[in-house]
Amino acid sequence: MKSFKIYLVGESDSGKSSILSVLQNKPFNYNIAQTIGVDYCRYKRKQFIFEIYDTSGLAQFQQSTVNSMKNANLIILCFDISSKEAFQHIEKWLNIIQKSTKVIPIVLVGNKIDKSLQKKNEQIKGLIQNYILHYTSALNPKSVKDMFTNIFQDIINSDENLNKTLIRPQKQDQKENKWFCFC
Ligand SMILES: Nc1nc2c(ncn2[C@@H]2O[C@H](COP(=O)(O)OP(=O)(O)O)[C@@H](O)[C@H]2O)c(=O)[nH]1
Ligand SMILES: [Mg+2]
Repeated sequence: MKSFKIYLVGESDSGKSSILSVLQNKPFNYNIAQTIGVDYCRYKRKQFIFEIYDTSGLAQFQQSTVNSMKNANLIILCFDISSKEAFQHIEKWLNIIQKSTKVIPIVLVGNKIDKSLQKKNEQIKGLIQNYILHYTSALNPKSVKDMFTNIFQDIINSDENLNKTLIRPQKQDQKENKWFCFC
């Protein structure tokens, strides 16, 4: 069994904890508690144990989030698609990730699609084109489960067949992470 660590990071309030919660079949809750430190759950799929960690996006816990995500094998960067600041939040967290981790695959998740139509904002489009992007709503557990099923399957496929690498690296010009290389 290989263990594979996935970290959910992003701005506070974007829905990271809700996503992890509905993945665990807990009911959606508008009054979900703010995350302090790091929570996690585990899933077994084929040769992998996937450990999914939920982090805090609050400024006062940013350092602990940064420290903990150094252990990640993949980062899910969650943003609130209905927020006017979505672009700034993605940019901010991409910077934090780039500064604090080695080259690592990143998957973007635009959450809260129930609240707004997907913002096909040019700025966001430009920023996200190098990344795999999923849309979710924590009110729709299927959208969350489908996203994780997809990500798990991509990782399993990449492991079983090195040529079939579906998750793009953080930067297309950084090729050292051959596991996920998109070339
Ligand atoms: N409408 C809607 N609200 C959501 C969604 N996901 C989370 N929320 C709400 O957004 C708030 C912040 O969610 P939370 O999971 O704590 O965000 P986190 O700080 O990123 O962990 C809570 O009131 C949630 O109920 C979603 O997909 N749609
Ligand atoms: Mg949280």
